[in-house]
Amino acid sequence: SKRVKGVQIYRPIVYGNIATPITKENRTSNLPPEHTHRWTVCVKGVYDEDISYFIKRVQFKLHETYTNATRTLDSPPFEVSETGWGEFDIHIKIFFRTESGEKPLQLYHHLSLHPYGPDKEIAKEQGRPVHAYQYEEILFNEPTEAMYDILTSN
Ligand code: SLL
Repeated sequence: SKRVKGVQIYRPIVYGNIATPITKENRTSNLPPEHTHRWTVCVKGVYDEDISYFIKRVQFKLHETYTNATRTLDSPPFEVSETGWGEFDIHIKIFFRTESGEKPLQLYHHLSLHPYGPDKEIAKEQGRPVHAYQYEEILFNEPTEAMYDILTSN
C-alpha cells in the first residue's frame, strides 16, 4: 500500500532479562538440581505501556538445550520465563502489524544470569537479581498510510 513520503516515525522499546538466583529457600522440588537461576526475557514499552498496537508477535529463540526452543507470543506480555544454568544468546524476532508491510526485526540479547560491573561480588553475595535491559528505537521509514495512522493515533 501507499507510503507516506519523507516521514520517519520512531517508537522506543526495551528488551532484555531479569534473573534471580535459586537458593535453598526458594528452590521448588520439581526443578532440575543443575538449574541455578530463574529468568524472564521480554520486549516491552519503555514505561511499560502497551506496544501491541504496532507489534503483533514476538518470537524468542532460546538455546537448543531447552525443549520447544522457539517461543511465540501473539499478545502481551511479550515475555518468556524459564529456569536454567547457563547464559546464551537469545534471538528475538519482532513482527509488526500486517498493515505496516515491514519485515520482522531481528534482535539479539545475551541472557545475563551473573552480576557484572564494579560491585558484582557484593551483588553475588547478597543474591541480588540481575537486570540486563537495552533500549532500542524502532524506525518506521516512510510508513504505509495504514501504519502511519496506527502509529500516530496512539
Ligand atoms: C554454556 N554456551 O555452556 C552456554 C550454553 C545453555 C543453558 C548455556 C538449559 C536448561 C534446561 C540451560 O540452562 N541451558 O533446559 O535444562 O554456558
